[in-house]
Amino acid sequence: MNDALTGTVIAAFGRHYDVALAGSGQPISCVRRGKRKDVACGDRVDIQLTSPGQGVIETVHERRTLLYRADAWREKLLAANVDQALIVVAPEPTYSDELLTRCLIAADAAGVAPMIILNKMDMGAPAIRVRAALEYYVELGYPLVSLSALEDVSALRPVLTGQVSILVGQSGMGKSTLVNALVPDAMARTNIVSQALDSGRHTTTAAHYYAMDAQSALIDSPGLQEFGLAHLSPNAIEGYFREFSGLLGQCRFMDCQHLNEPDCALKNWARGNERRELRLRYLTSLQQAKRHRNHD
Ligand SMILES: Nc1nc2c(ncn2[C@@H]2O[C@H](COP(=O)(O)OP(=O)(O)OP(=O)(O)O)[C@@H](O)[C@H]2O)c(=O)[nH]1
Ligand SMILES: [Mg+2]
Ligand SMILES: [Zn+2]
Repeated sequence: MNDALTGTVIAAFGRHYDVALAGSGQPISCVRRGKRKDVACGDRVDIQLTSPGQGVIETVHERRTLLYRADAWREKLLAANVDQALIVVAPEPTYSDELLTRCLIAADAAGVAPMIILNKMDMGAPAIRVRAALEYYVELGYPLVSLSALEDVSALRPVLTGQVSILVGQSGMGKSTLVNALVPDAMARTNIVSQALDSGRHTTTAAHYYAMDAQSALIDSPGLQEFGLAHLSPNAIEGYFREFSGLLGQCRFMDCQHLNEPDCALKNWARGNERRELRLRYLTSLQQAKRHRNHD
């Protein structure tokens, strides 16, 4: 009973974790030694059993990747060791383009390949409109898969093969419905009433890791309302706005904040184009929030 066992964190609820033992896959209900909050779904861990079916996480193995968000006070770990982040949007409930931008940046920054999933294509004209709005991101090189979780998810299968993927996005986009369509026996809870409310009711309350085969897994995560990027410096943030990357360093002032300075290369490039101006506003508001915090 004293030997350390290795496993994968398959669910993370606050300070409680389910760990699937390597080999048998047997789930063990665990807490973290010392109550630290440094464990994420997808982590490889060593545990000590404390009683049958229960244990303590002793060590967290080195991670390949760590996807997380952060505000000024704390970090929230989303998942460890994932290869790609599938950011799910849909025509209903209304999705936030700014949140999408933040998710794309967080993935790029974590070395996790971002991909946009447009779900609910069965909704007709509103879905077509969202597809058109997403063309901007396709032109930036972000892969996009459009589908309906209720009708046909086959377009996603080749994308998932051999990868550890996480579904992220706002509540009600259909992440858990996608999991249920893709993973036999997953039985993830979905919210079949939220559609009518167009509200932010969250069905999924904890991240869950579903093994698909020896090399592939899919992680479902709770709906996001915000995505803080306090862990990224203003300069780093700039680099993740792919359309601006060729313009950096071309403003008249070396320390240009792209706000009201004359001869700002980014402002000149964006001027008169609604979409470019919007993205520049996302960038400057992220940078300003960060500069504020640094001066606190
Ligand atoms: N029309 C349509 N509805 C869908 C589709 N996929 C999911 N839905 C519905 O959208 C609602 C929300 O689905 P969920 O899978 O619970 O959404 P979620 O992203 O997991 O939400 P949270 O767990 O709160 O983050 C449910 O009513 C689903 O039936 C789709 O492809 N088409
Ligand atoms: Mg869900
Ligand atoms: Zn500038």
